[in-house]
Amino acid sequence: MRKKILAGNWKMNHTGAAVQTVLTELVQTLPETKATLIIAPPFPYLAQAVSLTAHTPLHIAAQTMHWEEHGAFTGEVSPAMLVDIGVTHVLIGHSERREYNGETDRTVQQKVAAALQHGLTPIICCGETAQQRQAGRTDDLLGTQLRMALAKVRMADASRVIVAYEPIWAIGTGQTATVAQAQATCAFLRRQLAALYNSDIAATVPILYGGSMKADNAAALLAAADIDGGLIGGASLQAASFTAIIRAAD
Ligand code: 3PY
Repeated sequence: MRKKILAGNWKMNHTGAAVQTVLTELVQTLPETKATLIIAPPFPYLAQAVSLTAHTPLHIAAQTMHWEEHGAFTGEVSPAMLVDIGVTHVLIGHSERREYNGETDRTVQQKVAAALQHGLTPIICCGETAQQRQAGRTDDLLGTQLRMALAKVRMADASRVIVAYEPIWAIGTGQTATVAQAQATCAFLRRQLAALYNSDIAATVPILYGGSMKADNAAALLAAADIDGGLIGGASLQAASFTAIIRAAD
């Protein structure tokens, strides 16, 4: 039985005072849950977030990273730096990184391998645009994204990854995939994992849905057989809306 995972992606939102307020409130109001809880604040607040959530069930994720250990990569952050400050998870290949920051299937591949090498859990994001879905290319595209992302991941490490399906047309648009659409695509991704590795690994790897998940659609999405959690944007920015989703997951 896979545990549910709820991961809040704060994107480029909140400054220090808000990070302090929201995480303090979240820690104080956290419902009892079996779900794994993760928050991904912006880089400058990662250490603050790790400290505010120490000895609580909350894990802290980075929103991206470089794949190299160190070197002349101005503006970048290495996996070793994230581990050094207590970060445990990292989002890789979010569609906004792919669209605005030149992230490709190839850089995703390098980052996933580097994350695992450093003991970070990669949350591998994949998704299609509205046009790609309408053209019937969703499975083909997601199959390629997943295969490329995992190309350097050996069988022994494959169960350490998390996959997040985020239809690009549902990100920040308020539009959510229907439960049937999200379930069908997550089930497709699980079949791909079985083909790439084996059915045990496919049954172990958590597959999250992301794209305008909020309290009033979370319960139905999270009840689907192949949806093991959510990657949550706007609704993770405030403690009350995130805890409402945590309650909906149980
Ligand atoms: C969204 O729901 O907007 C997301 O992109 C979560 O990562």
